[in-house]
Amino acid sequence: MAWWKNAVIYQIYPKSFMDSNGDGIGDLKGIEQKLDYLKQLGVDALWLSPIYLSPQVDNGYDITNYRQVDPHFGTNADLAQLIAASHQRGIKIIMDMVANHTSDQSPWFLESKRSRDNYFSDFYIWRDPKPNGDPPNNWGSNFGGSAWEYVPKRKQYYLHYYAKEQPDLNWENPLVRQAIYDMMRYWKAHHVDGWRMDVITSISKDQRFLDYPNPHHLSVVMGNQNNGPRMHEFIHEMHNEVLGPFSMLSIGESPAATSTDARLLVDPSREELDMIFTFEHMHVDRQPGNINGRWAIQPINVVQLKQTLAKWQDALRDHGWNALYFENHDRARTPSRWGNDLHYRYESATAFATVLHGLQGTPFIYQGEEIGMTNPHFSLADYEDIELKTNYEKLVNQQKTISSDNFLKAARKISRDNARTPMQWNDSPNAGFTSGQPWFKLNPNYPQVNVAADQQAAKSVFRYYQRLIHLRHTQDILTTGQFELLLPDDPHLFVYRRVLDHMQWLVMANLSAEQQTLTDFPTSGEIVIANYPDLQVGQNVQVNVLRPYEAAIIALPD
Ligand code: TEU
Ligand code: CA
Repeated sequence: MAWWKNAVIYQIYPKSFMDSNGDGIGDLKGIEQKLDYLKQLGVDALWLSPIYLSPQVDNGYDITNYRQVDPHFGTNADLAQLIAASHQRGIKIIMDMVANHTSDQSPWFLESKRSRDNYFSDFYIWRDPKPNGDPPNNWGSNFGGSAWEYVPKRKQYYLHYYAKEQPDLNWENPLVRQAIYDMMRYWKAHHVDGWRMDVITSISKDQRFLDYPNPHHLSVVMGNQNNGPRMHEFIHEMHNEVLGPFSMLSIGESPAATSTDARLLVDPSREELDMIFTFEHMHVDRQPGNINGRWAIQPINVVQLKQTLAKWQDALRDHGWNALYFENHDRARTPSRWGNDLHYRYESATAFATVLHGLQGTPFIYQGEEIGMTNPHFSLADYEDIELKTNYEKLVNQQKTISSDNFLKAARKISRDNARTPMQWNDSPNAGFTSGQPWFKLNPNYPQVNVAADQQAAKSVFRYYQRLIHLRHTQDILTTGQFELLLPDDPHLFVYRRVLDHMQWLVMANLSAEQQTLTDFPTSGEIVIANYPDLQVGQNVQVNVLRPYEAAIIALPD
C-alpha cells in the first residue's frame, strides 16, 4: 500500500508558523524548531505553502524563482537542513508547486514581455487587443477586474487568472512544460517527497479564448478557469516525465472539479494525480447563484455537507483516493465558520475533526487546527489578503452589490486571512510566534487559545487529534473500510458506518448546539474515541442522545 493511504498530512503556512530570528516573519528554521512538536502530534508529512523567491503579492503564490528559497524564509541550505531533519524523524516533505502562473518579476516574464521573438516570448499567454483596443475577451480575474493586462512594449495583452502580478504560463508551449518538469526533478534531487499543485486544473486554456456569455457574473472566473481541453494530456505527461519515474506524491488543487471529473484525475489506471482537493464541500455556507459569490454567506447546510462528502466517498471508491480537509490557508477556522467558537470551541473543533478523519482518504490538518484556533474578529483595516481587497473593491465599491457591513460580516466568517494569523504557541507576547513585530496581527485570544494551554487542558483538541492520527495509523478499517452514510436527511447529525470484514464502526457527530436524539439503528458498542469526557475509550455504551457538538466513534459488536 502507498505510504500516504494511512498517513495524515500537516499543512504549514511558513509565514505564520514560527519566526526564528525576530523579523516577525515565520521561517524554515522556525519550522525546524517545531519538528518535535509535529512528531508528537504524529503527522507523517508536511506540506509547505510556497517558500520560493517572491515579491509576496499573494504571499508566495507569485514566484520569481522556483529554485531559490526567499530570504524571508531562509536559504536553500536551511531548506536542505529542514528536509534532512524531517526525514530523520520519519516525516516527509511536500512542496507547493505553483505552475499555473509565476510572478511578473520572474526573469521568464521580464524577457517574455520585452519582445515577441525571444526564447521566453511564448512562455506566457499573449493576445492582440480587439480592434478598438479592448482586451481579447471578457474573462475576469479571480482577484477582480479583467484577466488581461496590456503591455505597450509588445502591444499585446497577457492573461492572468489571479493578480496582474501573476501572469499565467503558456502550457501549450512544450518548453514551458519541460521547464516545470525540470524544476520538479531538481527538488526531487533535494529529497522532496511530493507536490501540492496549485490550481493545476487551470493549466490548459481553451485556445479559442471566446467571450464568456455572462460577463457580470462572478462565475465568469469559474467558467473559464478549469478543466481546459488539454488538461488531462498535460497532467498525464507530467506523470510520465516526473511523478511516476521519480515516485513523487501529487495532490492537485482543483477548484471546480466535480466528483465525476475527479475520477478522471485520480483513477490510478489513468496515471495522472494521486489525489485532488475538491472545493465542493466547502460551498455549503454559500448562497447558490448569488452575484456576490463566496461573499454571499449563509449558515452551514449540514445535509449538503455530508451528502457532498458521501458522494465523493462513493465516486472514488476503488477508483482513486480522497484528500480530506476543512481548513487550509484559503479557508476560515472551522469552529468559527461552521461550529460554535463561543460556547463549544473544543466540542465543535473535535466534532468536525471526527467526521472528517473517519472518512476514507488522506486527512490534511492545517496549522492551528489541531488546537482549535478560531477566526479573529478583525476590522476591515486589519485585513491583508489581496483576494479580500480586490473583491471588496469590485463588489462594494464598483458593482455595489454588497454593502461594506455585509462584506465585513462575510470576511469575518470566510475570508482567507482568518487562517493566516500567526500560530499561537503560548501566552507570552505575540503567542511565542516572534520576539519582534509580527507581520500580521495575532488573534487576540492567544492568551487563552494556544498550544501550551491546550496541551495542559482537560479538554485538549491536540490530544484528540493525536488519537485520531493514531487510529489512522493502526486501524485498517479507516483506510480501507466500506463507507455508508446514515440519516442522509437529518439536518444536524452526521452519522456514517465504516465496515471491514466483521468489523463495523459507527462515526457520529451532532453538528449543532442543541441536543439531538438518535433513532433508527443500533448505537451500542465500544467507544473508540469520544469528545465528551464522561465517555472513555474502551467503555461499552448505548448512545441515544448526542449533546451539543458531541462526537464519537463506536465499534459495534460483531
Ligand atoms: O487558490 C486557488 C483558488 O481558487 C483560490 O484563490 C480561491 O478562489 C479562493 O481561496 C477563494 O476560495 C490557490 C492558492 O491556494 C491561493 O492561496 C492562491 O492565491 C491562488 O491559488 C493563486 O495562486
Ligand atoms: Ca523570520
